[in-house]
Amino acid sequence: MKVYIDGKFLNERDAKISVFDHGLLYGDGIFEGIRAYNGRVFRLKEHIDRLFYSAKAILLKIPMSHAELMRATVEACRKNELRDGYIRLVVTRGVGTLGLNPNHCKKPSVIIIADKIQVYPAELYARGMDIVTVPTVRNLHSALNPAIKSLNYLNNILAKIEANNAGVEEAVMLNAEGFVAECTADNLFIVKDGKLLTPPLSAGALYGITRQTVMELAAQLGVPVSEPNLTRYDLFNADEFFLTGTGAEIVPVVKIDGRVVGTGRPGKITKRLVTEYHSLTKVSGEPIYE
Ligand code: PXG
Repeated sequence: MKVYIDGKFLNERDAKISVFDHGLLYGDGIFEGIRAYNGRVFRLKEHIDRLFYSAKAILLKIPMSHAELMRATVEACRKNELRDGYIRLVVTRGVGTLGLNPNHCKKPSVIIIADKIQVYPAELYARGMDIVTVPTVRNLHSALNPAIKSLNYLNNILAKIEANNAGVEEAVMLNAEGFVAECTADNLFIVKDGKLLTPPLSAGALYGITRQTVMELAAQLGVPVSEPNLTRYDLFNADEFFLTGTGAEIVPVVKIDGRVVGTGRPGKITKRLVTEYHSLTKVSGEPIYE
């Protein structure tokens, strides 16, 4: 595998960064997780836009333009002959001193890894997922804004550990007010009385690109979408429930905190959205090979 670091493609074993990089020392940096389907990068512009949003939010100047970063991402796929896979884009604050002052970091580093993707087993999509709510609450906007996709993912990792300890793969995280925010690496939606509901970004949800895509698909299907604050009880009493994310795509949820959601099987609207999403991933995105 060839890994892009600061303008060069390096062999996997030579793809290394300094122990003085503040991305490592302090989680001072940002990232994106992107999919390639059938030789095309899905929603590339949206991912690069979100990366620049995260960068601006932490006063990190990415040493490349949007267009250059898009080209480098596509090039990383081409160099690795990756038609279907997962692309991790990382921008770190760069090499600094042991003190946390970012002003000592003169040059941010840009890393692009284009790799195979590990997806959930097909059976899980057919049957639906069992998840739990965890005690770790989502970061406050005033502490570390959840809209920033930063390298500091401990909030999510602690929640993920709690999910794993409970024997499940994903966890619903509440915000400090007790409203539903999102999962550790996925946004969430419920269906109630034919309408789609998802927590607002202000509740502590990431501006998910899959979330946005699902909202566009719902509009095309004539399914109304709104973004009210939701409680756990809205999830318990939902007709349908599903998660969205680049890696997971759309996963039905059939049980939360031991309670069966809806019929206990993936719902009709969820399945319709899955079908539409699949037709989108087959054709859309920036071409890589042609
Ligand atoms: N919320 C959080 C906290 C996330 O990290 C999403 C929602 C979904 O967003 P997208 O834009 O992907 O629809 C994410 C996704 C992985 C992985 O390996 C994915 C994410 C983070 C870490 C790992 O699948 N982000």
